[in-house]
Amino acid sequence: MTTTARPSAAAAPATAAHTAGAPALRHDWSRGEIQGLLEMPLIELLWRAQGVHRAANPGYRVQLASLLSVKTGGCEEDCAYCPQSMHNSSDVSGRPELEVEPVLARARAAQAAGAHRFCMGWAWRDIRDGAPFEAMLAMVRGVRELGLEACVTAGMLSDAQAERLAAAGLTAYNHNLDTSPEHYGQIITTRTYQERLETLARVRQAGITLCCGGIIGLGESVNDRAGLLQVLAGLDPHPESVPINALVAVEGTALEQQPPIDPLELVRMVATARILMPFSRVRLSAGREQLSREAQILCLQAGADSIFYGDTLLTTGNPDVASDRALLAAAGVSVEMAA
Ligand code: SAM
Ligand code: DTB
Ligand code: SF4
Repeated sequence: MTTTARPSAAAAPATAAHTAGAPALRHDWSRGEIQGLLEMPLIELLWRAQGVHRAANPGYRVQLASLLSVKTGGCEEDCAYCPQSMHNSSDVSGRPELEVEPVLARARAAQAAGAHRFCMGWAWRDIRDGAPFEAMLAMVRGVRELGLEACVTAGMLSDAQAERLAAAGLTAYNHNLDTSPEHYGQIITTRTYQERLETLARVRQAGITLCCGGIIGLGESVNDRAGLLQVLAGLDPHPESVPINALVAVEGTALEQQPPIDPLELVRMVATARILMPFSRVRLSAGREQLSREAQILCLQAGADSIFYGDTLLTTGNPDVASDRALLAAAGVSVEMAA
């Protein structure tokens, strides 16, 4: 298997404009239109999503992205879903921050297991200059030298930090909007939606691709889900990667009592994201352990073209490598290979 040259969401407009039958790229979807997609008969929604998916991504391959938590727990933010927030009794503090070499050893192991992207997380409100940031830059350089894509998620950052990350070769920065602007205040009070948007703009300005998505199962309405997708699709260019998470309701978090989502809601969210953002990678993210094999395959068919790969996400579990290999084989899909 070889690495495919995939048109980036940023490069797509010119491509789309010159390719007959290519899906239209729009940034002006109304919330009503999006809600209409989310609520349409499922079989019709799937047909629409598959049509867009096949036209936009003819060399369909699933990207395997492995995650590692470099700095775990003790985060000042009050994200109601997050096991790493100091405001939640689930917070795991006292775990030492990982150093450069052990992180690179994990990246090599992830690559050997077949990962194409290596994502590293820091439970920070924002990046501060100093030794931990210098270590982050060394990790990014090391991951890139292996030939893997490198992604960092570490909260807010400054223009100068974004530029240094870009210079280190960072492929993508993950920063999620999580939910609609209206529902956001129910979930996080320590940083605003506007601050999130400003962080995304800084990442873009530095020339780093964006990984930005959200979570379903936070007690939001379908209109809120449409609102989240409207903001994401309104970004120009679209985020190159759009993680769709289902809440992992961790004991001790403010959302521990949330009922699990119906897996078909996740299928609808993936399908709608695919229709709105044809060339973006739609990543089926947290919550896969609660999904049947069949529900996951339906998500792939609805347009998901990436999964988190490896036994753990940041602090919670994920299907193991063997079962994911079996899943992909059962679905008959190929995966992206590192250079
Ligand atoms: N602190 C950084 C930040 O918030 O940007 C990076 C790490 S944070 C854990 C990354 C993302 O993981 C969050 O934005 C959220 O979307 C997702 N996440 C965290 N806890 C989750 C949970 N229990 N279930 C589903 N997704 C979760
Ligand atoms: C994203 O959207 N999901 C990933 C990744 N980006 C960093 C994180 C999921 C975290 C799930 C809860 C945990 O494992 O702590
Ligand atoms: Fe901190 Fe990120 Fe968790 Fe929010 S989601 S509490 S910012 S680690």
